[in-house]
Amino acid sequence: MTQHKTNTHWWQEAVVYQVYPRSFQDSNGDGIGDLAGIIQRLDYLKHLGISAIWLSPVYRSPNDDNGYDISDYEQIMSEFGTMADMDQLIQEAQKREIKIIMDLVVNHTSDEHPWFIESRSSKANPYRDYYVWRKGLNGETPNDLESTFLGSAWQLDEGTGEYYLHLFSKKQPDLNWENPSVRNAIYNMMNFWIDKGIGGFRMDVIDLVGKIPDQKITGNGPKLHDYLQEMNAETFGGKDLLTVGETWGATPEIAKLYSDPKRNELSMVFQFEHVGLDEEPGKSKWDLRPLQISELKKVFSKWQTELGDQGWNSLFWNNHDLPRIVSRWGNDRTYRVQSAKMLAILLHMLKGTPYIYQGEEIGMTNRVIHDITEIEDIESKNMYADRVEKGYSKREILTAINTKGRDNARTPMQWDNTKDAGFTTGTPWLAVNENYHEINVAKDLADKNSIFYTYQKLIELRKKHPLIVWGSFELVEDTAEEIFAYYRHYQNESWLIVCNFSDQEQVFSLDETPTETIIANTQKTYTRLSERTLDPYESFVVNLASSVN
Ligand code: TEU
Ligand code: CA
Repeated sequence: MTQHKTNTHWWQEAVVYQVYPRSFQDSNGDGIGDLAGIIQRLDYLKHLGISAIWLSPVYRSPNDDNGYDISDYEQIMSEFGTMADMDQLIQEAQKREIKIIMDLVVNHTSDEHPWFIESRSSKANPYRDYYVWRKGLNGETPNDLESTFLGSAWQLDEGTGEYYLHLFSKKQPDLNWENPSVRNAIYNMMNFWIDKGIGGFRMDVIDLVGKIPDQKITGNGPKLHDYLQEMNAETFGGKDLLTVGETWGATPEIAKLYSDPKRNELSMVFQFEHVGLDEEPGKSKWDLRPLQISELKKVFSKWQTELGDQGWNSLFWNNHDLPRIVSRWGNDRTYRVQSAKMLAILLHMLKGTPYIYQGEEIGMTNRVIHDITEIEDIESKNMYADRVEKGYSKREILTAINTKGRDNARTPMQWDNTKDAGFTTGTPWLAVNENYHEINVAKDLADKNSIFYTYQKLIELRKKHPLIVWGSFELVEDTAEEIFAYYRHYQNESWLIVCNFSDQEQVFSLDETPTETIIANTQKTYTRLSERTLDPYESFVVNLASSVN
């Protein structure tokens, strides 16, 4: 089935690059990345070929959760610069045909936001109902809801003797979306940013805003989609902005509710089904098990085929919360370059909008820590304290943090071989990965066979070939478990994508006669495909020209 190219949007043909501002480029030597630093690197991003930047939060914040705790939505965090810098970033990006996607964090604010300061000041304050307040039950918390960052989701406020809800840290009180004044204030703030000429919003944990805490419903509450339709109508509706919701609990059925064009909600969602495949089912992200490639194939195939015309996929391996993909599901030692390219080819040939997280395009890796004092991330710190108390060994906990901790993605961007990888002239807020002498942008730019140029080429191919954007997906069944192979079909053309997802040779055989190699991570020729031995992580894309479809 070939989807028809009607009613198309710029974001369906785009590749988005996520910038984590704190760690991208420091311009003034204070060890913290900033907006002026991002502006300095726009030409690099243009060279890579991306169409939009998703900017992790840059708003005023006490940084309990690195900017995901906002104390003023219409001011810039002072470490990052000023509103004038922000306006300049939007303009400089525009000149290079790059749009800025703002991170919209509206499930909660910081406890230092004026709304919360008012809200907690007295039960009669007009802002009281901006947040979720409940009486305790027999001197205990209202119920046993837990915070994602561990411990009770309820915090007693001594002043007024009631509890407020915080699904994340104590310094991130949840907004009360049932209050229309809250929703209106949020829509006004969104319009403030839309008027500045931004390209859209990434919506932090948006699936939580319809919560009913008293029934312990957090994700996918009953009013969630009413709120999103209202938001669409009051803000970005009709403006062709990119809107992507972070939705940990989405299934394809749920994703269609958000992204069916007829429903006027969002462009797409981030679904996380593949992200959980190396976790013990029913446990937490810290409880590890090996990835089964067959499961990954199943999950990706499902999402590629089930959305149909009622949704649009986002494609990602990485973000600021996840470990580095080359360390996680590739091989960051012997086959770092090969496996990083394989992972890139596999993802970027799928249907949907690809997202690249800073440093992914040069194969940046996880970093190894030896002591908890090296960690800045609140999630890892809280887990450490919790598990030490529960009797886990420190070694076990550090292994989990080295494998899954969020700081793996947050170490500074590795630009070159100079002190601290060219990120800062001062002391970086989080230590640079020691491997920056081998892994850095300058080195990749100087090597025609680098990971960078694979990403650059994948982006270029997407701009040239409607098949990549619009073609249908078909999994090749009957391959070795470790081989992930699929077709894309568009009009009378078919491409075949073959990826060896392992550090072993694998045999692949298919009775097809390619007419052209589109991209590969080898120098081999692919004119026949029967009985081929694939190298570890070998990956290629071939045109099969016309096909019966
Ligand atoms: O993440 C949502 C979220 O649930 C994360 O805490 C996630 O479970 C965890 O990081 C996985 O490792 C968003 C942001 O992306 C994250 O950075 C914030 O900490 C969180 O919301 C609160 O705003
Ligand atoms: Ca700085």
